[in-house]
Amino acid sequence: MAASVNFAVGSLVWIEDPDVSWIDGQVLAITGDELKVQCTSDKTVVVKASSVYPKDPEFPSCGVDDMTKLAYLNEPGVLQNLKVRYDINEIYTYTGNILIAVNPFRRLPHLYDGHMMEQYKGAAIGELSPHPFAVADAAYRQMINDQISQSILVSGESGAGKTESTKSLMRYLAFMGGRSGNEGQSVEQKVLESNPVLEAFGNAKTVRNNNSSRFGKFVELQFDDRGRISGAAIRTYLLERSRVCQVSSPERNYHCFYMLCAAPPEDIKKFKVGSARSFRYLNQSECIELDGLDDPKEYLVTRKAMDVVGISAEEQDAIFRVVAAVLHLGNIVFAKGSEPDSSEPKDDDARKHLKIAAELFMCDEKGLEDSLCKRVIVTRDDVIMKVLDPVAATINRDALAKIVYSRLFDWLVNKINSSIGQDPDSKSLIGVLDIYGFESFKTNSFEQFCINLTNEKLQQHFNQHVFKMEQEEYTKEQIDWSYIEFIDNQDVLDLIEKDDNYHFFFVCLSSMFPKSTNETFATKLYQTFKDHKRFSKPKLARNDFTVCHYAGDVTYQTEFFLDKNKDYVVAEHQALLSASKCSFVSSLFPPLPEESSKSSKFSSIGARFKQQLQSLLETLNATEPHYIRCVKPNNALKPAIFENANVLQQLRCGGVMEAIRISCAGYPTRKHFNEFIARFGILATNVSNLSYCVFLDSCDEVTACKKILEKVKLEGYQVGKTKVFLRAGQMAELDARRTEVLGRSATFIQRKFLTYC
Ligand code: AD9
Ligand code: MG
Repeated sequence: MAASVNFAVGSLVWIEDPDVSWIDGQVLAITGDELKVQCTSDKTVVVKASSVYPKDPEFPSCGVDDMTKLAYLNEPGVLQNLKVRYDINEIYTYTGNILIAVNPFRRLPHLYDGHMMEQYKGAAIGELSPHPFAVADAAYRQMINDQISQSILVSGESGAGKTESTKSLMRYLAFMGGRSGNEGQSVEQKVLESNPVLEAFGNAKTVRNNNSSRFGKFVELQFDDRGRISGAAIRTYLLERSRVCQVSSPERNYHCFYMLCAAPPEDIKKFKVGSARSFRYLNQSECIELDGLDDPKEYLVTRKAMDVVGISAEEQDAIFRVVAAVLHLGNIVFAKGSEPDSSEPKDDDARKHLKIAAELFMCDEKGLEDSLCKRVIVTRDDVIMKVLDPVAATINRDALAKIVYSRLFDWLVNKINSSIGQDPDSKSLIGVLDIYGFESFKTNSFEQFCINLTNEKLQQHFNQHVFKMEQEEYTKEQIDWSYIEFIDNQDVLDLIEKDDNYHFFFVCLSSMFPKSTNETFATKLYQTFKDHKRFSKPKLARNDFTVCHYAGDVTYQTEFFLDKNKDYVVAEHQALLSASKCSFVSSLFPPLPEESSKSSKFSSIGARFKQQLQSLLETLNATEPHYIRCVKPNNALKPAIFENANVLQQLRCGGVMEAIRISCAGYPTRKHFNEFIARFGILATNVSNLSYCVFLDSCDEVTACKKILEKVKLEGYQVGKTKVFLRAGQMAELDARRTEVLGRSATFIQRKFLTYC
């Protein structure tokens, strides 16, 4: 809701509009608390003054590069500024020290070339246009000067540009911290080349992004005492496993599958693959080729990148053998077997794929078939061999494909880490976080729950930081800020995160299977949290629950929660692949320690994720954070389209509005003395003699500002060392007075003019 401010006839305002979110107009008349407004769309409307925001009459045509320079730090003003800048390809804008990046959906190569990097080297923030290089440079310099570790947190919804921004940051940091000379494959080269490798195996085309990262990533760059990159570590979070076996149009599976099917003929032969369209895991979707993505070329690029990050030729062969084996697994279709409720490969084609998969895994063919079609059940007294029907065998086959792929991905991350190497002596690091933003879809499942929990945690971290920065600015300007209250999202975190509850969510999930069901899980949640104000049960749903997140309500369907949380390897799969003749394959399935075999068999993804998240937050808390908020201006993924409502929603979810709210709790408008005098000097004088401002010339800037403020009888403002700080609504009040005075002086001049005539 808009702050209650005074308006005058003639004031420029923003009013809510169902089509464009906010539309501007001018006040024609005021009756009580209602305003009659002439909109720029030519409509005339009557609205409540409390729902209207003031609009800056002096808004610069190219916008401002920092939102804090806006006369009115409000939602429509922020939106207008982003839009005006986006239209002229200024895709970056600061809000204090948060960088907002609006995805241009078109290449702007001049923005990122070597010349640009040179320019940003050592330039103070604000000296040049807003840019990820400026953020990276600030982080680098702070690390060197103050010996404090830094982090850059990049967030935004899918397709907003997180990964592209992250790559720019890493390129810049590699440029600053790289070693001159040619020392073979340097640490920074390996770090940069880890991107194409991880993208090949962890990115896919989705509805929202043609190159969507299906995992979260935190890259920690370590520096020596001379500011050179001396080591790095990559941590990844929650790779989406289900995609390996399940894709639907217009999405694709992981890029690596298509690349492999488009490899040079000798590799096609070696890995026993063929057309991508012949594999079930790929042809469930009609989308095979992708405009702008050259799969044959990407195969070679990925291979090259693998060379650079230190993956040997033999290892690369083994990796692609496993990728091929997964594809063949998907083609092992089952039919009813001879025994009741049993299954067997459906036909010769299915048998052919079974044989090839076994060859590629270098495991026993019969063993593979049994591990898919049968299950050993250990009871207290006996070991029973249970046959699986075709449906169960198919689920079992998919489980094998998923676990193999996720182990392969983890192997790649570990390998890259060990090849780059850690610097145990490093005292300073810069971490870059490229992590999924808040998600709220039609159906929300376990993944969204984990993702949104992450965002709640990061949001709190963000709020606290923004609040701290605000206070630092006030301290620097030596003004009083003691009364500012700060409210955060701790209550949501209490619901899912705090000790018992947090445990509860995941313990509910993990300890209850194999016996529990989604219904019992949901019932338990309802019982426990029925009085929590952030938790509710939707009226018509039986197994859903709603969490009131900082960015809005999200209703989760518990349907697949339990399954998705399971993180165990079927014993038969473990036994089969740990006995593979290929040391690479067997290394993906190291034998489980005797003791833990039972408990780890049922370890949960939620529990592991919780640990990872805790450790990430610990790392972040030990750093000085910098924020980049990426914004996707439209869902068509096209240039030059800026959809207001869409952008606003993201600004809310990304905490930009929250940051503004925190600023508004204090002094949202700050104007340098000279700007303030230029704009409001007119208020400090008697208009009728037309010589306003003359008396202001005779005093210094601080005194002049104080005189203006005294004359208009404002209260609660502060005069700092270089700026005037105004409370929310005060700028509008001053502008309204100014509009009146200008109106009066215009009438006065007009009258004088008429008298002359
Ligand atoms: V996801 O959560 O991984 O699905 P991201 O990472 O936020 O998502 P990404 O960085 O992959 O999005 O950007 C999506 C696409 O937008 C890219 O493939 C580019 O085509 C486009 N993009 C993003 N940023 C830029 C940019 N600075 N310049 C040009 C860009 N194009
Ligand atoms: Mg990404």
